Amino acid sequence: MSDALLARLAEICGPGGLLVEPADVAPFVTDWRGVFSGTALAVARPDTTRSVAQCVRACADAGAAVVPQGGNTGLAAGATPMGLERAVVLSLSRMRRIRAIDALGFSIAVDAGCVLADVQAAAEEAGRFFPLSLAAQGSAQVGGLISTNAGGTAVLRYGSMRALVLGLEVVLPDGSIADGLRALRKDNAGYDWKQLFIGSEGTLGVVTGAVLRLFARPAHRATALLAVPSAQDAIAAFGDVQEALGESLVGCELFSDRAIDLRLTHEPKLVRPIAAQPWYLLVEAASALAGLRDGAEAALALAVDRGHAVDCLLAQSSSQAHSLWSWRETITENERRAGRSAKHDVSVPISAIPAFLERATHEVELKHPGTQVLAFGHVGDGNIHFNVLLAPGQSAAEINRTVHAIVREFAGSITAEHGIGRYRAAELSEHRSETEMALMRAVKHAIDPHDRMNPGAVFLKPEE
Ligand code: 2HG
Ligand code: ZN
Repeated sequence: MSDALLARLAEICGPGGLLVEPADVAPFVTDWRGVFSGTALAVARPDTTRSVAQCVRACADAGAAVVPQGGNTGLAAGATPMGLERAVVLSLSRMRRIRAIDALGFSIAVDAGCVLADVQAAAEEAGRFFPLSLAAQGSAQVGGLISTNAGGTAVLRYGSMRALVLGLEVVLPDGSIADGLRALRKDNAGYDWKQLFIGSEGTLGVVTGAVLRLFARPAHRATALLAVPSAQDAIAAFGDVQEALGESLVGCELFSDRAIDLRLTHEPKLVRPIAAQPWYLLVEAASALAGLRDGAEAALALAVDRGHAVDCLLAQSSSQAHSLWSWRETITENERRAGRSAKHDVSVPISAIPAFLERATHEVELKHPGTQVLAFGHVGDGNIHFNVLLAPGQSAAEINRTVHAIVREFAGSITAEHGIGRYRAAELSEHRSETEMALMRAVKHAIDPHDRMNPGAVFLKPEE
């Protein structure tokens, strides 16, 4: 049965399109952190929507599961074929065409396998701007970004991936193609079905193409770093910069002094960018209008005058801005280099962030001695990566439960951007009501009645 399926997939994918050798398959069945791994019969790499549809059809006929995979940069094991008897990883990496760009209409049509940095570059070349921005942008692919409703560092101004998708092309679990590649800003003709596929982590179908929104390239940019004495002051300073910068604020990121220390242990020649304080706020603003620098200076003055920031720095060049951003963008990599960690991707109401951080830090350090909290994230969106560096022998799952119980008390979410995947599937039903779970299962069943699409992600498999 499997041999017949592999022969059919090899024929569909063409020369070099099907990987079956264990060494070739290995990178696709292990996640980026090397924490999760699984097994697959093969990795199918079709290069057109039609061949994706044929692969999905072939797997359906053979009763094999399909695990769609983009750049494999996810952090929730949503694209890792774990615990599946017969699964095929469907990699979109050979589908990387920019299909069309409409500069006048401010939109771009792309294959799902396009890498985010390539979409940004294509937009730039056309004199436009694609705003999604995240540390993994050199590898993350559009299909994965859509399937996980990716966030990043510009959500405050431009929204998550959901806000950037105009049209979608999806292969359904039976191998049919739903073509909704429209570039319309307004369209109320029936259900907006594409929304179901955005953020459903490959459990309903395979995203093969998308029309994305583009924006005018902001002529002016400002990047600033503020050193703040407490999380309470960080939130107050965020209020100050919103008052002064208004609509031009693009993002506001928080990180702790531990993040600086962690980087300095790996790169001891670097110097601290600003006076040492427990917390730092990184603020990015952009505008088509002149006067942005004055606005940024006013924002910093306000935060310092009100005593919310102790020190601040406004980047004087794009290379200095880049270097300030590197303190934020390298945290995940430095965390990985530091050893094992328990990851959290929580959101709570913005005003509750200081109380959440205090409670969660206290409880984790009390209940799990030897751990070190490394909290950072998109404070402007109420999204904190409350990551915890583990001591030898400590269990990430226990710490997840401690943190998520507190998130619940704060009426927050256990995942603001990374998704449920397989990492958090066991916990979803504790954080959603029975009615909400039933609603989600009904959608899954209506579209994928045989549970062929990414089984085990989002929902536990029935026997688990
Ligand atoms: C970020 O905000 C990413 O940098 C990764 O979402 C967060 O490493 C993490 O937990
Ligand atoms: Zn993040």
